[in-house]
Amino acid sequence: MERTYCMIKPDGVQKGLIGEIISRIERKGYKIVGMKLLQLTTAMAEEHYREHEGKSFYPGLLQYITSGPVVALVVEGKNAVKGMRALMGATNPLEAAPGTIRGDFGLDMGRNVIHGADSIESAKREIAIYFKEEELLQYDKSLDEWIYE
Ligand code: DAT
Ligand code: MG
Repeated sequence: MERTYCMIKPDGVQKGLIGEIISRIERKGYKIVGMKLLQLTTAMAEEHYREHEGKSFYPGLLQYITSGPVVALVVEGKNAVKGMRALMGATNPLEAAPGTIRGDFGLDMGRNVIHGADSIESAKREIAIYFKEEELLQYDKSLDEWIYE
């Protein structure tokens, strides 16, 4: 089982999409093992997006991601990193396929509704920004036998 870090961004929260997005994650079969509503400080945003420091869109990205509450999620399941990237769709919502979260709910690169870690290493690093180890829960779901063979 793999864990990934996902985050419903401020536009997703403002547009009332928390339930819709969490519902898609649940329906796919993933298990949510960590979840919180919070507003990022600039320091957290800088840590989260440090790979993009110096790029032209970086200041706007920090401004946007700190502009309101987000929902931080740790999602667990088979191939969760790649799988959540697939559920999210391409970075640019204009290029994201219909049926993906970004493809269905976004129009602009700088308002793309959801974040998902791009590798297992990124996921580990990002999870540590938002969660203490004891905030991540281990539990069984009775449906698991219908999700995994
Ligand atoms: P992703 O969020 O799909 O992992 P990324 O890590 O390359 O994409 O970029 C982080 C965020 O920064 C992305 O969700 C939207 C924004 N962004 C990326 N490239 C951009 C660009 N060329 N212009 C404007 N915003 C951009
Ligand atoms: Mg990224």
